[in-house]
Amino acid sequence: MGKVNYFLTEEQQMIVDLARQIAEEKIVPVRAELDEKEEFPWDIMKDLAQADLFGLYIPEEYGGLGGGCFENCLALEQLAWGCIAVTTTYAASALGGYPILLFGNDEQKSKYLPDIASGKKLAAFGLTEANAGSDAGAIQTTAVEDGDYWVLNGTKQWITNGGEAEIYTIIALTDKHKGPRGASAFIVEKSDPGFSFGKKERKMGLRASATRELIFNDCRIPKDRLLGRRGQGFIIAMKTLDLARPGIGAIGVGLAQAALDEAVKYAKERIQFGQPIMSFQAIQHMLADMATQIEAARALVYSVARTIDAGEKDIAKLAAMAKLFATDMAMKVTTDAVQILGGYGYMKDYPVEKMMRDAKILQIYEGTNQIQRNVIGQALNKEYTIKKK
Ligand code: COS
Repeated sequence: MGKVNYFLTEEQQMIVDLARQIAEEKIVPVRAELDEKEEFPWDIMKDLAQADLFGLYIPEEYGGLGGGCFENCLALEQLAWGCIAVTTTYAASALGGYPILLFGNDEQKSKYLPDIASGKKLAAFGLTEANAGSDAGAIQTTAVEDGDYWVLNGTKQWITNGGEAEIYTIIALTDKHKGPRGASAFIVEKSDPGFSFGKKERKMGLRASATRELIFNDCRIPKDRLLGRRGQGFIIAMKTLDLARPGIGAIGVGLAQAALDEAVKYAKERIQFGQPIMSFQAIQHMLADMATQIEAARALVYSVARTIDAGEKDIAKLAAMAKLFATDMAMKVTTDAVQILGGYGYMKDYPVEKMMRDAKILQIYEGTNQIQRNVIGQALNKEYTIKKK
């Protein structure tokens, strides 16, 4: 059968095969149980660490494999084919690692990246607060200088890997009156005094991943935990999200591919009116749209990731497009898969029920898809203004 040739190198194909093998052998057999019990997937995290997958995007000098956004997307897609709750746990460690990779000094990189690359420690990223979701500039958590320390106060909400991770990159206000320009980024360790966690949240989907509040109550961290410059925190957060969003697109592609695979398999087996429902054009047209939309999303995500790796710096619009298109697609494709399986699709005996519940978060986290449209719209506004001049 004709397949789009994405011209993967031998190494990239190895990453795909390895991640797919882990998805098939380690993730698929346990995903329903992890979902049901809301159990954190520590065993699978250990498998991913053993396979060296945590360090894909980290330079070799810090213990990684020296790949880029594209290699990361390839792994995320295959793992997401297995389960996106497990994949989000893995992806959130990269989200917590990116600020250190992008803005850390040599000492910070040497101290933290090797443990993230080896999977010995999970990382997490803390930006969102109860009153600062889409409006990320409205955060209230503060960091005040006190001698050789920073003292953090405030609460971060809905933090993936909260309570499980050892390393946290946190955005807090160092100059309250300056708004987004008064934010700075910090590295906080799980054992730091004054740092604690809220209860584990109960969720519609993504139930194997851990989501908790991060509570800072006069949390004292050494001065050298500041990432980048004071006042650079909002930009660090935005650049981190720009780099991570194509990965969320890749998760959408992997999830949708899994839903399509289930839908085709079922359509070929399910007999109604004396024939497999696959023979009905109504079903074939739905499957045709699903397959076409998945391939279009994959092509966009791969192209954006490769553009980032080629050194393009102005990536906010492209990253938002990849996230937006692939995750709206994943919501539609998983919903259609449930429709094709009909009553069976709505039951927990088949995996598409979980896939549809899980898909919803992709349109919400790492910036809602409405925010992605804002980012794209603002970039268009800027581009066309420049052209007119
Ligand atoms: N890269 C670099 N700089 C950026 C940037 C980016 N992607 N996005 C914004 N900036 C800069 C702007 O240029 C501006 O700089 P100046 O103050 O020097 O002009 C500054 O940051 C503030 O930008 P802006 O005015 O656009 O900020 P807004 O408060 O309007 O917010 C959005 C911008 C809505 C895009 C931002 O708040 C956002 O991404 N929200 C969603 C947050 C999110 O994804 N949350 C998920 C939680 S993490 S899982």
